[in-house]
Amino acid sequence: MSRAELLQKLTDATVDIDDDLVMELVDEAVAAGITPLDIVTEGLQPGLIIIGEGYDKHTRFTADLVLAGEIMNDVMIKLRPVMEAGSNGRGDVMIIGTVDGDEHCVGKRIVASVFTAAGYYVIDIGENQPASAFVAAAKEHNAKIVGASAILGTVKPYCKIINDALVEAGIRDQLLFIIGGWGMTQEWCDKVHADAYGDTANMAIDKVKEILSV
Ligand code: B12
Repeated sequence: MSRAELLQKLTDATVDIDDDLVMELVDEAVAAGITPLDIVTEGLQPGLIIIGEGYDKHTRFTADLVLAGEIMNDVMIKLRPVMEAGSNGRGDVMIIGTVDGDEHCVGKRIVASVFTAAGYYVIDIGENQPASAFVAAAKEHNAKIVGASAILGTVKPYCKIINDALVEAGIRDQLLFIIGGWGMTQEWCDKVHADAYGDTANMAIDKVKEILSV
């Protein structure tokens, strides 16, 4: 099977929420030399996005999103040893969480998986998290990136509260603060004083690479 066919099958199996087939195909992809980052971003992620769109059109249900999110988690558990074998120990730490008042978790899980596959050691602090939880985790783990997922329009201003709490704790200049979520824009990024935003995980990775290479 070609690389493109294998990745397409992974996307299809994710859309079908076929956990066993996804796991089999991930093994095949690893054996074929496809990197964990490509497996996640070109294989699973397009499938999760299709499921999210289906939910919007009422052809999919909440359970589908939750199950798809769990498949992503299982794949990351499977890929972690492959990623660790290919890196020199633990990568830089990224803290990620969904902000106070917001319970959406699927997008955050994708971002966490993509950054893990790109070599970061990601600590997911969960959903509905206050600024103090972001600060405490960033301090405890000496984070290089703090990522806030703010999906609802009503919670986007909360990212400024997180930024200010990082400033207050004296650690804001030691890390990158990035934000993301449905409808996130450069205007929001400027308003809340974040370093970068992404309305997809790949966009965020590209921006982080761009900032770090300067
Ligand atoms: C599934 C879903 C739910 C599920 C969540 C289940 C779960 N455990 O996550 C449930 C049913 C619980 C839910 C509840 C609500 N929801 Co809802 N939900 C959705 C839906 C359909 C899909 C979200 C999703 O998983 N998408 C798939 C993922 C892959 O996409 P994503 O979340 O956008 O994430 C990507 C990017 O945004 C980005 N990203 C995300 N986080 C981060 C973080 C960083 C750091 C970076 C860099 C990037 C990044 O990268 C991700 C990968 O590409 C969206 C519509 C949509 N199409 O997005 C509505 C949507 C987000 N919900 C909406 C609303 C209004 C609600 C409710 C208020 C509804 C209600 N009246 O009760 C509640 C709020 C509950 C709460 N307090 O959080 C609205 C928000 C509109 C707005 N402007 O605020 C949307 C857009 C639907 C709509 N069109 O109206 N929802």
